[in-house]
Formats: sequence, C-alpha cells, structure tokens
Amino acid sequence: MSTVPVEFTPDFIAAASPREAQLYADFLQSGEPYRSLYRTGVHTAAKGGFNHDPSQAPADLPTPGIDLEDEDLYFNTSGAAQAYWKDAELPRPVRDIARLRQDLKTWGYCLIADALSPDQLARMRRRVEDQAEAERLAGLAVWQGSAPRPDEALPRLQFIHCLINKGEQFVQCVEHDPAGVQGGPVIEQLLNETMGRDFLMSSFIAIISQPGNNPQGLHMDQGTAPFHLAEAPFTMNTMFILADTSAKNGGTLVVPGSHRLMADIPPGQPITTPLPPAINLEAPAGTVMMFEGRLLHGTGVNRSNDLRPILVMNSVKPWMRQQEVHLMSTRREVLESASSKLLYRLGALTGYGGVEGAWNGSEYQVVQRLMMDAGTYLRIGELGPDSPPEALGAEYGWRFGDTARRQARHQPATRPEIRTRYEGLEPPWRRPEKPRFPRGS
Ligand SMILES: O=C(O)CCC(=O)C(=O)O
Ligand SMILES: [Fe+2]
Repeated sequence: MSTVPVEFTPDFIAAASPREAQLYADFLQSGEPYRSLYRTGVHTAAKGGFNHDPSQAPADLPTPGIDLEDEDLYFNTSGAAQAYWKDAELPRPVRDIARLRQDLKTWGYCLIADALSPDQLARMRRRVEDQAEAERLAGLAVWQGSAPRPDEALPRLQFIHCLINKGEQFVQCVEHDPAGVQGGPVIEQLLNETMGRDFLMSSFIAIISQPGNNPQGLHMDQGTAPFHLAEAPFTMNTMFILADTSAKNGGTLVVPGSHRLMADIPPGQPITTPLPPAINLEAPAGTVMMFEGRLLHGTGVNRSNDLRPILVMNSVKPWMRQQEVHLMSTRREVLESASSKLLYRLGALTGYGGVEGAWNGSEYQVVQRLMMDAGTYLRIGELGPDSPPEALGAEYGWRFGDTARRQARHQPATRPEIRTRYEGLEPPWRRPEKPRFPRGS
C-alpha cells in the first residue's frame, strides 16, 4: 500500500498555514465594513454604532432592551439627526422622473408619489393584512430581521415570503404591470437604467413591523458582495409603502447619500470618516421608495399602536444568486400561466442556475420543474457503453428539454431503437408565445 505524501496530510497543512501565511486573509476575514459601521463612538449621532443589541441596553429602561430617549442612538432620529439634515434637500414623493433620477443619484433613494392608485393600494393592503393574519393563525408566520426583546422569544417583525404565490397583484408588481401598479412603467425605466435590462427578481416579501419592535442594524442590501463599485449599484430595492410612514411607526431608517460613502471605502478596509446620522423615511401610503444596494438602511422602531406594512422587491444582476430559489418555490399554477417576462425575472432563463446543463440561456427551466413536481424527472447517472438498454434508453428528464429535443435528430450515434422511441417527443409545457425577455427574440 502506498503512503500519502506528508505534504498532503491535515496536520502538515495546518502547521504550514498560520493566518499570516494564508492568501487574502486580511481581506476575507476583515468583517468590514460592518465591523466599523457597528463600532461605538465613531459616527455622528450614533454613539453606539449603527446596530442595536438589546442585551447591551441598561436594565431599568421603561421599554425593555431599548432606550427610546437617547438622541445619540442611531434609531432615535428626532434630535441630533434632525438638526444635522434640516437644511438638506432630501427626496420627497414626486412623479417627475427627472427629479427621481436626480434623487437616486444624489441620495441613493427616491420616492415615487402615487405609484399605487387608491384602489390598488386598498386591494394590496387588504391582501397583505389577510395573508399576514392567516399565516399567524396557521402557525406559518416568519419572524426575523431584528433582535427579539430580552423578555420575548421572537422579534416583532413579521415577514411574508414569496409573495408571487400569494396574489395576482404581486405578480403584476414583478411585471410592473400598470393594472396592478400604476407607476410600474416609471419603476421599470429606473430599474433598467440602474441595473441594466437583464436584472432578475431576487425576492419579493412583505415586512410588517409590530408596535415595540427592535430596529435593524443598518446594512447595504448588496452587502453580501465583498466589493462595491463607485459607478453603479449591483442591486435595487423597490419598496411599496402600504401605510402612511414616519418616525412614529418606524419608517425605514436611511442614511441619505451613504451609497457614495460606502462605495468609496476600499474592499476590506475600515470606515475612517464618521458617517452622517440616519433619518426615518416619511411618505404617504401608496408611495414607492426605490433605493439602491449601496445605501445604508434598516427597519425603524414602531412607536405607534398599529402595524407598519411594506413590500420589498429586490432586483439583482443575473450573475448573482437570488435570495429565493424561485424555480423551487413558485406554485405550479403561477409558473404555468407565467409570461416570458415573469419567467425571465424569476431566473428561469439565465445562463446560470439551470438543471443538468440546461443553463445555456435559451431554455426555460419550467419543463424540468413541472416534471420534478410530477416525480417523473429522471436524472442521468453513471453510464457506460455496456449499460443495459433500459439504462441507455431510459426516459431521462433531459430528453424533454428544448436543447435535447432540438439536438435529437442531429445526434450522430443514437441507437436506432432509442431514436425511434423519442422522435417527436412532446414536452409537458410549451414556452409562452410572447417574445423572450429581455433579449427579445
Ligand atoms: O423594514 C424595513 O423598513 C426595511 C427592511 C430591510 O431593509 C431588510 O429586511 O433588508
Ligand atoms: Fe435591507
């Protein structure tokens, strides 16, 4: 028996790999920029850093785990923060696309006034409230996004995931269909300009803060990337505001202009210049806030007696992973009736994330998914020239895809009985008649 060379043994490798010898350790293990974002005593009107840890709060506060009076904490925005921003021309809800562009560029966010008509808003709000209540009653509610109070097990922040399965109006939001969102065409134009036309929908969720929730630590939604470009964001958020929002009910905390500051920090390096304070978003129900991936933001504290519902749709570059694996999550009925635009945005037609090589960018992955639902999708495994005829000729799922069916009759060496068997194979789903999206053929 031959012995393994010593250089390949775990002990030898561990001994030869102290941190200082490891490649890129400073960069990969820096924890930046969050480490310095959450550092105490650095940032303006945020003496505890831009994060809230209820276990660190003094014990005798009127609200357990959080001091709602100290104006030097980042989530209390009516004192020092308000004074800081009082003369700035921050975004306010408008419909003028020129102003919206300017706000996105200067401040990292913009507010589209009346993006939902009163009817659309009422319908959307009712749907979200019903779904949220039902998920609570059914034991399906998801509580995440902030810390629980010290005396409670779960955060007071309810998420409703995968909205596209939960109402037609949510599909209309993804398509920016004016029938569901009257401001849809403006949203789509701004997404095309900031992201490029080939963006994907990463997730679409409702976030409902309850009275007395804890604030989120501020973050960039493209913070999963270890680098940022000054030129443009990699992700965009479209936030549908379903109730009048202000500091009172925990309007989203935002550091205006932070997209530029964050993009200027070299990857892996700490923030050395104090950041400006956060504001609470203020806007009437029906407004859509668009904000980009480099902007620092997070859920605010709901000090009212009502729920604060918003919807957040996240768009990403086609080379990024989507938060939701839509091809697994989307209900069959939604997939079967989907337009080419919806399918594209769900990630069913990219050059990534395909099934058994069907990721060439021309094949929707719906056939595969529907066959998997039916339990009929057979994967190709280990084969050899001597494999039994049943194995070589099996009804592999691959055969039903576009690429396989297109190539089948040109295959140079298919055994005649197999060729005959699969000639004219009918897939269980046909691509939509409408043109492919967004490349248009
Ligand atoms: O709830 C909010 O206002 C913002 C939520 C958010 O930023 C997030 O969950 O990533
Ligand atoms: Fe976020």
